[in-house]
Amino acid sequence: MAAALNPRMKALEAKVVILGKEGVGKTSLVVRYVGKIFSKNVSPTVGASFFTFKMTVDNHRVKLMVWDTAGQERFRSMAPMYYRKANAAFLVYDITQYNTFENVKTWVEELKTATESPMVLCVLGNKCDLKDQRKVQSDEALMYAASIGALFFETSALTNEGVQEAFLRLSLALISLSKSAPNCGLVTKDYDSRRKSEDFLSFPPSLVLLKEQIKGEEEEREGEEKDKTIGKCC
Ligand SMILES: Nc1nc2c(ncn2[C@@H]2O[C@H](COP(=O)(O)OP(=O)(O)OP(=O)(O)O)[C@@H](O)[C@H]2O)c(=O)[nH]1
Ligand SMILES: [Mg+2]
Repeated sequence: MAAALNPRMKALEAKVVILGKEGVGKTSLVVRYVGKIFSKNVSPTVGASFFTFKMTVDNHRVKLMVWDTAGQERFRSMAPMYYRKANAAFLVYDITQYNTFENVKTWVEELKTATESPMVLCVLGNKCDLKDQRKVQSDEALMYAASIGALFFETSALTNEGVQEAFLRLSLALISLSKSAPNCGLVTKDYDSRRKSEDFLSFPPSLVLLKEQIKGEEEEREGEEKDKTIGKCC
């Protein structure tokens, strides 16, 4: 409706990659954000999973095409396929495992040397519900994120803390990047409100795959949203 009222609405498509060591909660964050659920029984990712998500923010219809990569070492060599031409990266560590924070720094170095266009970087300290087991102090991570010009949030896929905000702020940063660096590879077009009904068609196949991935009890469904697709790739 807002699009029909506002002819200047823009559409922005961006490729986003999620990187981080195995077990830090990359898939759980996606499952939390897309499916509104948490499961202790998420399977380790094989290769990568793909999902899209659309949201309206700051007069833009933003479509995020997200690659959730596998953190296991045996899949390490596949990573360039997923971060190639990415417009943004979530760099995830586990606040209870210091080595996973160190691993984020390695990813950032690799992105710096292997990618050419400017990217939005967002460092996520996940599992912030496990405060008693904290090994990475927020201040240290915040200072590091600032030093590389990245966004920073502490998140919990379990409690949902910080998750919505991270995706929202990433989208806003992508909009800013598309304006400040028009040649950065971000695709911005005038939004065609007539295509809106098409946009909303993409939910059902994804949910099947999401359920396969979760295999879980412990599910707290908080309601469903449309506008998302999920797939797997290996
Ligand atoms: N307490 C807590 N546990 C979490 C959180 N996020 C994920 N987990 C648990 O951590 C484990 C690993 O989560 P995954 O989402 O599979 O981690 P991943 O980063 O996708 O792992 P790979 O796919 O192997 O790279 C699972 O048992 C999750 O239930 C969180 O925010 N809090
Ligand atoms: Mg995973």
